[in-house]
Amino acid sequence: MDGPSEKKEKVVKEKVVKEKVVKEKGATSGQGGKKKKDVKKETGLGLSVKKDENFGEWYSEVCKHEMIEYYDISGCYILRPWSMSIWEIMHAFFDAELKKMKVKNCYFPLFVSPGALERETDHIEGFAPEVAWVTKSGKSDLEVPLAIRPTSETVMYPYFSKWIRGHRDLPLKLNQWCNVVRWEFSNPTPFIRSREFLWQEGHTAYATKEEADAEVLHVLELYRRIYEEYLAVPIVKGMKSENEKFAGGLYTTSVEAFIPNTGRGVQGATSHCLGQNFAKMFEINYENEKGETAMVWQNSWAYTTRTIGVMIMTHGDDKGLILPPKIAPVQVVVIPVPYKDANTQGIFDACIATVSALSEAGIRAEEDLRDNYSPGWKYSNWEMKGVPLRIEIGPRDLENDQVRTVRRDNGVKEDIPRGGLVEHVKELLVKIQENMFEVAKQKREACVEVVKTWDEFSNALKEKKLILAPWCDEKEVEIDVKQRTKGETGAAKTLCSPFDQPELPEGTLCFASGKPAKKWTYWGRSY
Ligand code: 87F
Repeated sequence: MDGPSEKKEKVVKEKVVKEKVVKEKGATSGQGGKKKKDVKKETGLGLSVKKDENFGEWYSEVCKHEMIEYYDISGCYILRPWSMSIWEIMHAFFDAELKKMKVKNCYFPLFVSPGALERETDHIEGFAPEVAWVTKSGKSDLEVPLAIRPTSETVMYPYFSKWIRGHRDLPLKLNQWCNVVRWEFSNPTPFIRSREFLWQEGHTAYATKEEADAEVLHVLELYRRIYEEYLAVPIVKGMKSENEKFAGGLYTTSVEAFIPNTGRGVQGATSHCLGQNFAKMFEINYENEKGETAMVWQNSWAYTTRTIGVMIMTHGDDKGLILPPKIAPVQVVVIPVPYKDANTQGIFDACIATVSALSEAGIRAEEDLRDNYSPGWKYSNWEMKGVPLRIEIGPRDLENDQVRTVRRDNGVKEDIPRGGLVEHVKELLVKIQENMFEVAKQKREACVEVVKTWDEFSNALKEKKLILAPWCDEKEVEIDVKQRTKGETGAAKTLCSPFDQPELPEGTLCFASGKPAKKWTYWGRSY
């Protein structure tokens, strides 16, 4: 597998190398003092592996740099403030959208009684091994063991049944921001596959299928926006196959991302129409306008902290993280570059004034005035953390009433007059955001391979491609493809059938079964 190994997982004590730096010699604006190599040697900054050479190890190292801390329970990770701030920014966007949709936030308990959990057998059956149970309090056994929610259908729907009586109680639109636990056995990977994770789960009930259908797509579009507009990660919107959909529901839509380095698809978020399956099980009925008893139509949808992992994998480079400005906790870091006996206080004051001006304009800016680190060390440190834009202020800048900007995404440096700085920085942040998306999109496009035959499919799979193939849309055929591609790195499966379907000429055959193809579908190995 590509993620960090279980063995690696258990290494919780990371060697922290944070040596104080000897007083900087010859540091001028834009130069950063010591050569990069020296800084790395001196301070332990920098990554020990390249993204292209050992992706799993690279990812683990990038995550460990202030995003997560490994924990002494495998598959559980500490979200440090840097990653939690990113989650909070996405939360603020999505929560505001929920309010526009008139979805109400609520909070249901963490524990599920065995009775409630087993009430809906269809969907729980396959997932049972992943459910974690609390069996004791202190030394005594609990009379009834309690499950920890892996998702909240069985927790919430008994109350949907209680609260929904008449057509005036509809629609019911609830959401909760919470943690869930799924005791995964396959290779844990920070953000991407962890045993506990954070998410929002939306659960809604409508009188008609049309209303439910419309909401499924509305929410999916919000998920697209989180990925593409905020995280600058290109996704494909589409329909899950019968085999890959949520078994308890009617149909599942998803946004799918792709990681070129590993050649794996990754399900970014799902928006399900549950149909009336849960309404039947949980007796969620209401009296309609005609006085008859009718069943509700339900949806559920979620996105998780996995979003952060997909973003790291997509954008990071050999210097560490690269954060898109829209989700960066700090968008601009301002670093003083003092020189010998030059006007150090003046430089510091200029840094503080720059941060105030940027902050007032709504830009998340911070100065780094620490005197125990050299400018060079600070550059590397903030590059590692992925801050999109660095501003350096040195004696020459002070003299010329200018600052130097350095972009994290492409390294481009510019000297900017302090007069028009705020406007210029705003523009730069927009450009960085756009460029990151474009670069990621081009990289993904370069991985897409359209195949027509099984041979082309197997070759494309070997070459880690994102495969688009004409398919007969039969469950048995997908199961067969999985069988035929089973290997150490996992089997290939459908990712989704894109809503945006290329033309399918009459007579096109399924790449796997040779039967008439019904649609184009993306295939690949996946996380
Ligand atoms: C693991 C253990 C028990 C996924 C599980 O996608 C149950 C489950 O129901 C389980 N893993 N699922 C499917 C979750 C479906 C659905 N729930 C609400 C979502 C969106 C939010």
